Amino acid sequence: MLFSKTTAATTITTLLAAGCAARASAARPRPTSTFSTSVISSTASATSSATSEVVSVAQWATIGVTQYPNLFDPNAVNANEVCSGYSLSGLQTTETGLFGRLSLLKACNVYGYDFDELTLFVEYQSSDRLNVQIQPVDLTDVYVLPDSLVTKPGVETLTLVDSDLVFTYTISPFSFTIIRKSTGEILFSTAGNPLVYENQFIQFNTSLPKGHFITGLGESIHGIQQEPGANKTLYANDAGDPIDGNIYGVHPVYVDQRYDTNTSHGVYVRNSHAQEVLVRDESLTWRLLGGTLDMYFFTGPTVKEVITQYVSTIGLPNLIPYWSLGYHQCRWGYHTSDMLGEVVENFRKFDIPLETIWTDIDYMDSYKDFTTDPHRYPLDKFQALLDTLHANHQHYIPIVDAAIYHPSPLNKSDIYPVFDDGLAADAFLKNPDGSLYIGAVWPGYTVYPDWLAPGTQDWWSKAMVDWHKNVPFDGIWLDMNEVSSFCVGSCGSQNYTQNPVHPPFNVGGPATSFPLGFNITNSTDIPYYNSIWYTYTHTPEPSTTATTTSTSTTVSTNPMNTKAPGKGNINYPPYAINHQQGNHDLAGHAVSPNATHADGTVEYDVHNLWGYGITNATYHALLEVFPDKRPFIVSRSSFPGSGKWTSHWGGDNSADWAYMYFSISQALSFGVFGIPMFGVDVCGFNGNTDMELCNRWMQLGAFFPFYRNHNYLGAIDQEPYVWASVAEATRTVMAIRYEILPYYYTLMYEASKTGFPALRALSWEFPDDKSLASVETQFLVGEAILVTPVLAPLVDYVKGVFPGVPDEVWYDYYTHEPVRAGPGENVTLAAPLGHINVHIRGGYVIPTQKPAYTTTESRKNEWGLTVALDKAGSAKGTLYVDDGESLVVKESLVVDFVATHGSLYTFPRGTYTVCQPLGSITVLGVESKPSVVALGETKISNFTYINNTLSVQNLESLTNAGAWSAPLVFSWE
Ligand code: MIG
Repeated sequence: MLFSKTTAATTITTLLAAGCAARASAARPRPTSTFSTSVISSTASATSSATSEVVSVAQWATIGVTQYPNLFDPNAVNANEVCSGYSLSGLQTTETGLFGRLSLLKACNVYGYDFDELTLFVEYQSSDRLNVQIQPVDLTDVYVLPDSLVTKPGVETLTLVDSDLVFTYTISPFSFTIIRKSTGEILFSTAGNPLVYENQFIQFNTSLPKGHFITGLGESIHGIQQEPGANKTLYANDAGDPIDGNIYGVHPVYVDQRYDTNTSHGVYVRNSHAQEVLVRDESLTWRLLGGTLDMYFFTGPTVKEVITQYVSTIGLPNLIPYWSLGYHQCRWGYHTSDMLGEVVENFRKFDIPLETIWTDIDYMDSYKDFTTDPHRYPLDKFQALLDTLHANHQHYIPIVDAAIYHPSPLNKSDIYPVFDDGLAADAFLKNPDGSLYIGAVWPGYTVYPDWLAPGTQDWWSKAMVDWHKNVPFDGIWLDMNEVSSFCVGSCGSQNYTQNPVHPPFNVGGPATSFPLGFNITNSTDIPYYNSIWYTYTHTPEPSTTATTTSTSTTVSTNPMNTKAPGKGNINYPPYAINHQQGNHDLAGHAVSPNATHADGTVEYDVHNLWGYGITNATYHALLEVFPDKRPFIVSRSSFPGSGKWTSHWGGDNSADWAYMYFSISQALSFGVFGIPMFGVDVCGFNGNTDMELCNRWMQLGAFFPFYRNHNYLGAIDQEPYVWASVAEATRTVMAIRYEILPYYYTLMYEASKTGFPALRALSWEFPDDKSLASVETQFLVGEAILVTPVLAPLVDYVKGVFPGVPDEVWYDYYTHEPVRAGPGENVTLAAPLGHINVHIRGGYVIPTQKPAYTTTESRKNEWGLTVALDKAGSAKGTLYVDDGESLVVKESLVVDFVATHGSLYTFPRGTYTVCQPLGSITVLGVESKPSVVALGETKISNFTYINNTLSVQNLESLTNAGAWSAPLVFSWE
């Protein structure tokens, strides 16, 4: 498809006609390239240019208009200085709170047009939740986020609630303050700054005490604390994990932990628009580009309570299937089903447990969802592989991309029924003029499901159900759902005949980087790698680079970012957020804000909900595929409430130490966000990993709820068996993970009931100790297991703190020795490669099961109990068991454990039957060698006592009715 230079301009105009009517008038940079030159090769090699050129979207079409983020503009107008705010009148109290009228004091129109009249509602919704809502009286042009889309918390009780929060206000200018009654602290106060409320810009501020400790505000790669200076952009973004930039999901919530009073509270802003939150020494500023102000304050007063209050408000996380806690192997670049089968076999060969094998877009036929490539993944072979997997109690998860291929209408053999069905169901997003919104992703030109259209769910469910008949998957991996598109604006409804494939940038070439320290640990290999990368990086891209790229966009506080009445300037709002994408255009790498939903809603209003929509739809589709089973989904984009349906992985991290470091904070944040099933790409995605990093990461990842190794297309292999040392380290750590699966599953069950996640910050469990506030290098699994990983190269030790000492006692997981540590002491622990420090907290009973190759087989093994006594000789614990997969759990079992005064009692309750016996009991911290050890009335002479640890094995004959069939007493004295 070649055009001459003269025809290019016409092409461009057509290209833009449908989707960008509003944009066409703007001072769009003239492309200097021709459409024809935007060819790339699928693999860059010296010889490829002649053979594998493919037409792609023109590179200029991906660029957009440079926006100058307001945040960085020294001349930007400060809304707090120029606006005057509102005055309050007509205040009336109600059963549950109050309402009143806010009237604009003086026109401001700083980044939009002021609303003159607002309504204020204050509602004491429950004893732990207060809602402050401010919205325009005239809602004609206002997007009001419906309850049907994102849960709108309401009043929970008809009786007057008793709350620790007091709402106070000033009349003119209006401000409000939330005070904690029991301590007199000001938790939140807008006093001193005007409320700014315009059609495309809402701003409020709160004062904060100096030395505050704020967490939350995602999604971004950041440490655990949002320290003064943090600028958080909240706008769903397909970007490979830039540190501090906005990435895939949006979570407008923070926890404010106050050490002076030992209280914490939470603030959630229920709004789906682009947002910016600025954290400063003594204040926090929040900006919303539309919608209404709908805020929720959670009383805590512990962090744990704040999290449970928030998460139960937005929607408790679903209970994951048991098998999803097994190990997952993935990569981009499992090119054929044969190759996939080999990987599965290799795991077996190396005796490394593999629960679930994944396929990335490689399996698809030309990257079309719900298809398989007939040559690389021929169905008969692929199905045989999946049958074998399932027979071996293993699982399979494929990727499903957000965009749906649009076949070329001119090519009669280009048949894609999923598209036809979606079109018939009217399931796709439109341009403002009603034509289809056309984007471009891997398959070429694409359309996008409209999750607000009435026919979309059924179409999507049918696609999943039909596909599952051919490809019996066990869960779904949702990618690109921010939602990603390579064109800025619609690629043009008239152009699908051009049928481009791939994005206009290189994909999958060899990764050219290695982790920090690689040049030392692998010094002899460096010349070799250098020679390869030299060839790669010095091979010119076939005929493209010279002529294609026009990056000559103008940088300005663009004149196109004008104010507009009504809904405003949708594509280029007057306030430019610091969107971490190319030149900050909101449409960069995304469907444009002016894409239109069936009910008239524009993407501008609900961009942050696209990933949430596909997740909801996929959850309900999976309920049709597996009517009685819990769906298992891993989604890249998320929003408050996504946890009801999905898990999340941290996206495209890099194979470097920094990303392993940040993975802990990422995981802890997603606990706050109500998505406890979280993990990152273990060993790292972008770039090449190396033996040392992968060794450490396989060990760290084993303690995250979601444990998956995933890799970039062009990077070296990184399955754990690639290096002998990594294989060994992995077997060691997986033996621990699989042994404590019953404990882990119990924690995931509790998360689904309370909202409190399995992975915990030290500061959540020990909230009184300020020195633990920003610990982000260690974490707890539940209350009882402390993980202290190595996060840096070239070291064989690690430093860690042991919270709660001297009152608490911590035992080494491997040796059962109690740790010698002083309060606040940063203890140096030996950590040779292949060893991860894990400690058990005294006072806890950990239920275990003998590990096997898969979770299904592990569940058939005998049970064990690890009883770690505290200083008083006591311990407690709980076990939850069910069949691990039923959506509606009909039979379950809860076993309480308590150890005190030389006896351990087990109290089972419930109807789920467990047949496996209790094989072993290990008691840590037994002060002196017991003379009599007994299970019930039966004396056990065959026990060991080493390192203050009492251990009995081979109890099967005494418990063969099933470990939890009746209460047991195990005693020692
Ligand atoms: O633009 O499907 O985050 O995990 O391997 C890249 C290919 C698209 C992004 C995902 C990554 C996945 C990759 N995808």
